[in-house]
Amino acid sequence: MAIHLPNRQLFIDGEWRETVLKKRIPVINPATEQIIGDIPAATAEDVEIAVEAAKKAFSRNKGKDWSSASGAYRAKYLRAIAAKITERKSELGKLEAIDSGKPLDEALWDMDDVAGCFEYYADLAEGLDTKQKAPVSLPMETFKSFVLKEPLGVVALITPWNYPLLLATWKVAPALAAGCTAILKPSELASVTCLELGEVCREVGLPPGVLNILTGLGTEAGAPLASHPHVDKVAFTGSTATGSRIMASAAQMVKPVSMELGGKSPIIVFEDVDLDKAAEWTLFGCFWTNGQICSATSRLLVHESIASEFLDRLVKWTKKIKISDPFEEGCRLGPLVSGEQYDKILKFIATAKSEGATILSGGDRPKHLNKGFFVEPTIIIDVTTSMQIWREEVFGPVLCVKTFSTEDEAIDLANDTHYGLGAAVISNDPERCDRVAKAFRAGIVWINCSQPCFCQAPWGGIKRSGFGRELGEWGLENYLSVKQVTQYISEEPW
Ligand code: TXE
Repeated sequence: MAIHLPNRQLFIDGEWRETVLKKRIPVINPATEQIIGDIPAATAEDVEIAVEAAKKAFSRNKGKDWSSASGAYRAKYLRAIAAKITERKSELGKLEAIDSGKPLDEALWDMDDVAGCFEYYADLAEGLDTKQKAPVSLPMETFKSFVLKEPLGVVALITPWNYPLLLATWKVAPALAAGCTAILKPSELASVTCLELGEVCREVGLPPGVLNILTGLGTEAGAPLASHPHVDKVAFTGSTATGSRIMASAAQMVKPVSMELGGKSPIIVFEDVDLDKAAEWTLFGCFWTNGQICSATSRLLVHESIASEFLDRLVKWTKKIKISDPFEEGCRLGPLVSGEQYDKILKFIATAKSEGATILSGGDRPKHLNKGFFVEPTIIIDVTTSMQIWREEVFGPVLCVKTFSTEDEAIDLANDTHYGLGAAVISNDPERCDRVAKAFRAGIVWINCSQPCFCQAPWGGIKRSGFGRELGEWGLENYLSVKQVTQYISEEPW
């Protein structure tokens, strides 16, 4: 399919602006391995200009700047952005699919979620106006005290490639709703739709500098942005290793950070389930977006009494998943995002084999596709808890399986990980579901499903999956600071 990639520059201070060093990064279609365009490669020089623009927009004209405007004023822009995204949904979905490799249908759903998220935070921005000056009850009548919620300042939003525009929106929408001004740094592997967000902002007349978009490499653009002394907060989604690096640099300036990092999430399937429904959620939970989801439930724990029948079903259905170019009708699995991710996933599978695991299904490049970064959906059994495939985040279409005999054993196996992002339990016994949900050491728990996500509900993990919550009211709080104002109100001298 011929898709024209817009030729964009950096989006700074409401304008398109060439990078200072005039560097660009090629854009590769992961389904064909062909270069289809390029994006700007920002460096520290561009970071300086963007941070200055965001700083100015935060407090440009006293009383008229983004930060002290009413929530209702900011909400108007968020709604206008949502409307434009909806208007351009088809084009944006195609750009997302060709850039990231996700099936077109999924990319189009993402665009609906993007628009929905901007709308949702428009509501919350309006709500902020009525929530100001919340009184604090004090033990002395000679004083009164209230709380102001204020935007944190200039924020750096560093995002990954698996849901390029959607995960950027999870940060941009609440940050702008709160009154922060922002610099978005999307992943160099999929930045095209994030640059289009710049065009959307320009079209709706978002005040200059409120949102700036810098594409570029993590080391060249992300690192100087995260460590910039005038960036007041860093919100990051990506690998645990990079998150830890950003935290180390933020620590130098005691800069707040929120971290949405990797995962190795379990799904427990008990013996009392409807096998068809359980199989459907298990496959969806691991192979959706090619397993390139931080919360993918990629460790299956299945009760030993149903394991054989359940695995038969998983294998049968896995073989029916259509793997193809994202634009083909009925595509369910596109290519992985890059050659590097492709090599990494195949290496994970090879290591699992060499450590003694058995590949029950998949495990290789699909035979009918000799170009593109495609990997078959893969099911691995005979896994031990010390194997790399059981312990490390794969971030690809790889499900590994263990059996259990008791509920306690299943919970112990589920929680035996450094990560703590998602966890799922499938059972027809509501009390058991409740018990297991409480026992999971994770920030997100699904009962009788895996992966559904709503912008109203909090999202984030514990342990090495990070901290801080995105989405819902928690997502807005990420970008607000709490100021106490206490007044002496007695006639008596103090
Ligand atoms: O991630 P990075 P990569 C995991 C997944 C994947 C692995 C590597 O396991 O295989 O990470 O992917 C920016 N200072 N996840 O290399 O490096 C980078 O430019 C500041 C899980 O793409 O974490 C990009 O914008 N920024 C994850 C963003 O960080 C830096 C989603 C994420 O890139 C930087 C993606 C630095 N020093 C990958 N280095 C999830 N939790 O959903 C890089 N970046």
